[in-house]
Amino acid sequence: KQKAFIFDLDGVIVDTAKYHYLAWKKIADSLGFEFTHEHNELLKGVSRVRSLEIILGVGNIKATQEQKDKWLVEKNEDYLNYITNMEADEILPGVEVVLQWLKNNGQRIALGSASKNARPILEKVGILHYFEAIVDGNDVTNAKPDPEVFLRAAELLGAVAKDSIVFEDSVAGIQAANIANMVSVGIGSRAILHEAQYNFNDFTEIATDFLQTLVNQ
Ligand code: B16
Ligand code: MG
Repeated sequence: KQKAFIFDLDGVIVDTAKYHYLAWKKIADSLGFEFTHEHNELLKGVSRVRSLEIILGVGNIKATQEQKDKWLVEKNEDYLNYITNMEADEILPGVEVVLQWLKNNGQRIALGSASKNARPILEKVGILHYFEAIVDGNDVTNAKPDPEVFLRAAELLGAVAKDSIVFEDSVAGIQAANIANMVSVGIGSRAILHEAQYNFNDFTEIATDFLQTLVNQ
């Protein structure tokens, strides 16, 4: 059977959360409040604009729209500096083995990410060619847990929801997949991603037997 396999980007394919963190921390530092790794967890899968709102909430900072727009530009410029030197060694363990298996077995692959920088990142780490469709932060109006991003990706691959499988590291992303009636596979801690239908700590735990089961379902 041919299925649609939809991958989130940050936290699933690459660990860009650390770069988002450094870039946001710079903004927080300049405003004089502490922005910790725990705070950074709140930003996973969340859009850039919403991330800023959360950060300003942490620092209890009120600002005009003009000021917010300035910080958003600053943060992204800084983030782009961090990702500019990304290479294949930043692909998370086991990811490429899974992509290659899916490709070898005639399966269709799409990206479903909240990031507006998704395409250049896939290009830099050298795996853009696996993806038949890319739906990212530039294409959707409703953020996860709204299922829009995954529904669009499935549509572009010509698959119905029940023949679509989503790999996600964020709670909002797992919820989006479940709302869309897709198969949800959580990548990361079971304690956090307990709403996922399946759960693995990382892609090295995903055996081809499991992929074959998903294809046959
Ligand atoms: P950008 P994902 C999300 O990507 C990140 O998890 C989130 O932390 C980030 O704020 C968001 O992309 C927007 O990214 O500023 O590059 O547009 O996990 O949905 O792939
Ligand atoms: Mg993610």
